[in-house]
Amino acid sequence: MFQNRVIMLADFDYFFAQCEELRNPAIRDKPVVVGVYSGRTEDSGAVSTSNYIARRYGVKSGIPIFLAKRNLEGTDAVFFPVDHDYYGQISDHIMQILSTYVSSFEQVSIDEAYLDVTLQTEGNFEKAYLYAQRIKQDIKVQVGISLTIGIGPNKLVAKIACDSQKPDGLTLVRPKEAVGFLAPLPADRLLGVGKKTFVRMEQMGIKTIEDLAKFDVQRLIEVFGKTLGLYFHNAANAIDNEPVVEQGDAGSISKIGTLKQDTRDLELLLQKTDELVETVYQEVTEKGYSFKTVSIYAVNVDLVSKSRSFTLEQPVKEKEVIKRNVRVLLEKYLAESSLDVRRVGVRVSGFRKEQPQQKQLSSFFG
Ligand code: DGT
Ligand code: CA
Ligand code: CA
Repeated sequence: MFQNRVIMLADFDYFFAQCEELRNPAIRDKPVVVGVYSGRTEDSGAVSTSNYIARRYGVKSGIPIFLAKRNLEGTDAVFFPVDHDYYGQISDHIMQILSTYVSSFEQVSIDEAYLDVTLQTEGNFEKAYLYAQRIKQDIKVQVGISLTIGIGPNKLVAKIACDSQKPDGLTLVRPKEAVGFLAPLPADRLLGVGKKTFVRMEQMGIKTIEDLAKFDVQRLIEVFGKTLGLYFHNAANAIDNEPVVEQGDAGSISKIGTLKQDTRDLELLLQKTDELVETVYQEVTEKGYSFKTVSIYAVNVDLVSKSRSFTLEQPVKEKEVIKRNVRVLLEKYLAESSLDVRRVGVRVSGFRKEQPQQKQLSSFFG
């Protein structure tokens, strides 16, 4: 129908740290660090991510928190523990908006999704550029989060385009530019070329993607095996036919209701959530979804909204699972809060469509 595909990769900028900035705009011009605290001593643990101001001090994902503190000494840096529930809610909201723009949508992580916009743009890359600007603007206005988009003729090129200019970036690589765009980059920018593989490639005289593209494919197959050898050869030549596969609906289904009276009585809350579960469950069933995550919301008398979530190992589709988890989450919540609840909500997310999953090459790399 169209000569080529138009694929986007959207990646949210310094995501966990940007979420913290969103709920506390006063910290925007300070170094912001989000860390996973191991709890042994006050500063043991690792940096999960940081905003771009903190990155100027060498503070980035994976470094120890004590080192981050040392680098940022004398600045007005602020540190936060990871709040996965909150980042998950913002992610869901963005993913829901993104998914309305496309016919094929594939969420790959909490802050990344592929969009196949071939139909929407009629295979035209100039249209795609404008379309991406609109998407970025829409997310900025509706959610308040900036993101980076890479556009290419396939997932591989879109991903590398996205990585090439951050934050708030928009990089377009047309089909005829793709090979040249990849050529000068180091070979380990390709998915699947890890440290060990890259060392092996360097021994073979391969440094850049161009070196890899020109390398004898038979020889690659001898060294890396048929699947990987062919994959490396194709990838380096900007060939990638992996489809954008719907991993299930990225969004969530939720219902919220106001209680007859403000309360922190578990049974009264459960009466309300049972009603909400019925409605949510009906919608989930109609759509043929199974789900992995169950959440509750509580809006307290101080009008502050709190949530608690639980994510299951495997997708399920039983109403009883929702009910059981809602009860546990409410109990947990009540134990941690002393305020009366005014409104309560139930949310189900992490959807999978009931269809056999196609095995993809990307699953090969775990
Ligand atoms: P970016 O995309 O370079 O602007 O920055 P981020 O922070 O969005 O980086 P990305 O896209 O690689 O990762 C998305 C989120 O995943 C990030 O906000 C926090 C989390 N994350 C990334 N790397 C690590 C890590 O090494 N450890 C932990 N605990 N979390 C990480
Ligand atoms: Ca990101
Ligand atoms: Ca990412």
